[in-house]
Amino acid sequence: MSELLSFPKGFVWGGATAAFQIEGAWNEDGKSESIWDRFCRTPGKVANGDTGDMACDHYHRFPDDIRMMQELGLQAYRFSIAWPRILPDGRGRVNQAGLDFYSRLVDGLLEAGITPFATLYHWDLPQILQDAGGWPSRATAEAFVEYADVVTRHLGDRVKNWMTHNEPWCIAFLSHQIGEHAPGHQNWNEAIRAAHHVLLSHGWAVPVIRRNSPDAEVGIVLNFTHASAASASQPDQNATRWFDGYFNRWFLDPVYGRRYPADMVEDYTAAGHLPSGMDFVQPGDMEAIAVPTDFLAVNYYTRAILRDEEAADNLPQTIVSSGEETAMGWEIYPDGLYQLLCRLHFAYHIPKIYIAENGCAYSDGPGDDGKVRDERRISYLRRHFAAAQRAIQAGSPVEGYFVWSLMDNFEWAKGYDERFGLVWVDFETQQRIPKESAAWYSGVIGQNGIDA
Ligand code: IFM
Repeated sequence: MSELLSFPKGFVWGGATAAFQIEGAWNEDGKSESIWDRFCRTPGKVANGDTGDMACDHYHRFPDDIRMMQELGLQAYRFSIAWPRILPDGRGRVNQAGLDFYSRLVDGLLEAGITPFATLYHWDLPQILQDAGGWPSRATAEAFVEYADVVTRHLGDRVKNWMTHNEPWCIAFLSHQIGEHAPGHQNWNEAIRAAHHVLLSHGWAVPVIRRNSPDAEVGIVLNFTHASAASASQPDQNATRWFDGYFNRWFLDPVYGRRYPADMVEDYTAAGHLPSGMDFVQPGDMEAIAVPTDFLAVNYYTRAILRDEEAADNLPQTIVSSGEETAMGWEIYPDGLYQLLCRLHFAYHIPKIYIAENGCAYSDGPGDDGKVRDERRISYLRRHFAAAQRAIQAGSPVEGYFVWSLMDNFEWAKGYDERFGLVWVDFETQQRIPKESAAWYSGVIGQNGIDA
């Protein structure tokens, strides 16, 4: 007989999406252009020239999507709000139609018995704010607070779980240093400034959200990549320290009152990324960023194995990849989730953690019988759920888990090629077919645990 790995009573099981990835209706009811609308129309930036114009047409189909969530037995739903629907000019004039859409969505969720978790910023900055300087400019942080104020004044009576930003590393570095995401810049200094303003806007917004949404819980969503050194050599260890600083600590440390990691400031300075130092950090900023929050929301997908290719003494290689990768080319490494959750608990003493995203892309589509057999997704999720359960046993205060994603959707620069959904979507007809993983997940939710 198989053993049940149970989760604590009251554990929250949900699914996650983001506005730009599912809504479509890109220019309806007063919505303005976002940086992703612009990026998709810039040749060569998004696979196949795909756009978010229609996506999953969730803007029109949300009542059906809520019914689908209900059928899956989801207890919570994490979605994001599109800033250009609410403040088409970035700040100032409020578009009531945009607020009404989210109001109807929230009411529908509550009627269905599904708890809404709203993310304020999941990457779709109004293009007009990009034109004025975007996240590298401090004014964008001020605009974000205005936007957060408007949204939470209207929805704060019903939404009691708020996430300020999704994945600041992506907003800052993937978008301004690597250039793979909108606005597609490649400039280290811009990226570091952007990171600061995103964190600052989080710190400034938290008290505003608390004022507008009494009894609500508020947090930020950080994405983590577990860093493993390829060998015990000094160069590989140093590369691993650097990567962890760049990807994880640069965000985690300031949010938890430790300021920016000194080793990284030193490295960035030596590399010439900070020609005028940290001049963008003004008095009081670090205290604002370290505002107390109720939870940390964690996105985890994979790990990185770090090797200093230029060093002569980085042998022997002691850590090798598991060899298993998802369609994104990301290594499957559930133990990284366990280690991360323990680290957040033991080294940062975080009082409450949600896994806000975890999942995998595979291209499986309907077979001749119309069923989508995505055993690899079930295997991925089962192993990550088990890793989280093990971390909970070790004391990590994980209180909920949101699978990325509820349904196949627009996977940013990869367009519609990568399918992360529990539900398969035909992007021509908008037909939805719950995959086998969806049925399996319903079972997990029903028994609040997984069969070991
Ligand atoms: O689709 C994204 C999501 O928007 C943010 N986190 C990672 C997911 C998969 O790449």
